[in-house]
Amino acid sequence: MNDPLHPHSHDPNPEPPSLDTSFVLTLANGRSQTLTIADLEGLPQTAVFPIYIVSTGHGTSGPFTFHGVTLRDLLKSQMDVDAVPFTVEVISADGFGNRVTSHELHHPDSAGAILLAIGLDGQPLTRQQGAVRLIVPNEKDDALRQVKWVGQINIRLL
Ligand SMILES: Nc1nc2c(c(=O)[nH]1)N[C@H]1C(S)=C(S)[C@@H](COP(=O)(O)O)O[C@H]1N2
Ligand SMILES: [Mo]
Repeated sequence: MNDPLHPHSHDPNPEPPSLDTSFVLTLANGRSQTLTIADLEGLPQTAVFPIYIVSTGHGTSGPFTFHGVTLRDLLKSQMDVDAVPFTVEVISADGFGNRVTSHELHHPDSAGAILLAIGLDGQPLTRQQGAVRLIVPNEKDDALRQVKWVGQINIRLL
């Protein structure tokens, strides 16, 4: 079965599906809201270095410094992240996606915390580069978790 949230291989889309960088966050209770880069700029900022984007098609790029809001800090601003276990679906406007577990948020890998990145090497991320982009620092499997053009984030209780 082909699960778009758990792809096994993928030819990356080079072009953004839209110019709109806002995304919709839907909590487990069904409440949803549109968030913008400005909203993310208003939350605590975290930078992670070194990040490598490991790609089948064009090799490995990096090391990069990505900065933005940890997924945990974003969710903490909206819900009680410690109450119950959950998964976070992060889906791009081109239908590419990934799941992050609350366990991963609470126990970040030594490579760094999972980030909703809005910047790269000190500059704002361009739309082409993914604004807004999920960065999973410890992922080396063809960049399948490095979701560009985040369009939707859904919280699902386990
Ligand atoms: N939204 C979205 N994100 C995506 C992809 C995609 O097709 N759509 N491809 C993934 C894959 S397979 C790769 S290799 C990287 C490529 O990232 P880069 O353009 O920064 O090198 O993006 C990842 N994130
Ligand atoms: Mo890839």
